[in-house]
Amino acid sequence: MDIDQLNEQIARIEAQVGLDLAGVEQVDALRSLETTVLGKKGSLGVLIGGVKDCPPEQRKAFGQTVNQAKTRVKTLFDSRLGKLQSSVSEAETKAETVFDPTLPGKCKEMGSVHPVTSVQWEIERIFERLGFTVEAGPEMESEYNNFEALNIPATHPARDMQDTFWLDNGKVLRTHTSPVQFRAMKKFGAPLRIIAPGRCFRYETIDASHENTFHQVEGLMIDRDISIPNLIAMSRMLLREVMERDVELRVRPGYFPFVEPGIEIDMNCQICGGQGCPTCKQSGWVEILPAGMVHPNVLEAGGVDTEEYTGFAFGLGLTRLAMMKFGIGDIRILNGGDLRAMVSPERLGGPILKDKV
Ligand code: FA5
Repeated sequence: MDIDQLNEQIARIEAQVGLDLAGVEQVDALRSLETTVLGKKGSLGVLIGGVKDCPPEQRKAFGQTVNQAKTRVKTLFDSRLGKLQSSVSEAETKAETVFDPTLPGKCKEMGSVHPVTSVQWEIERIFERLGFTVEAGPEMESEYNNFEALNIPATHPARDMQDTFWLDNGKVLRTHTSPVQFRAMKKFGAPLRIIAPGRCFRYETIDASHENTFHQVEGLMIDRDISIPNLIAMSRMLLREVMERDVELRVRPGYFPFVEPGIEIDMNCQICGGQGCPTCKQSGWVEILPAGMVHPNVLEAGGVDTEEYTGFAFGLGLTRLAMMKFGIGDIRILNGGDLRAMVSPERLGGPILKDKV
């Protein structure tokens, strides 16, 4: 073989290596291809091995030619190997991004206590300290307990103040928690200290601060020498503690047939800071705690001796208080299960079990 034939053969080998390498996708396949070319019995390897058998006058030129060819072919293999290795590590990196078994597992987000429940628990704790018990009445109530026992006979215009859901069985969905006052007086007599949190229902037009289903906390304290200053002092203490900040309160006269005198305690709107917004109906104030001295007719209906005892009662708007505490401007967020309204339950512990009155 002369030098030209050698160059032709080398050119064919290199062209074939180029073609074969382009189809190689695995490092193992590349290694075995490399053996078939550069190995002792490989296409180029055989030529390299043959140099020693060349006539002495050709040996140097042949040697240089095959060695240069070997360097070029080796470079082709190395460059393909480099590409294969980098794409393998890229794939590995991608796989790591998708799933790394060494990372700690993702926790499912836990549900937490509803803002209304959290404020309810706080109120229960505060009143427990003051010697009150926590009672509960039924949501489906008799007309008598919801109205008559509270000094609101059928013909009284005050019935219109609470748009009522009437049931086919003649009962009502209680419009307020006040019937629990009557139930507790009947059951325990005087003296008496109870609160009664629970759901109430009214056939209301829904807006930012009105729902057809909402929560109140009824409070009733009957004892000797109970007066309005006791009620106002207790209300201030309660609202300051629940709100955990100074809030402005205003006390004004209010009318409810089951108290005399009646008052309304309003809180300056925590949503707008008192400037006026849809939550406070542009007034800057939110009705939170209507209250008053229990009307003698109600005490008598409950079997309490009005010569000996007086008492105060209140009907705190629990849902509205939760709105004020947590800065929730629309009551529909609370009733609609909006997860943004959730707060941390750890702070609060757990609920106090209620007795059924
Ligand atoms: C009553 O329900 C009286 N039973 C309260 C009471 C009890 C007065 C004891 C005196 C003695 P009122 O209708 O104002 O009153 O409701 C009390 C509170 O419940 C309101 O101040 C308000 O905070 C809340 N509330 C009333 N209606 C709704 C409603 N539709 N949506 C949300 N909160 C309401």
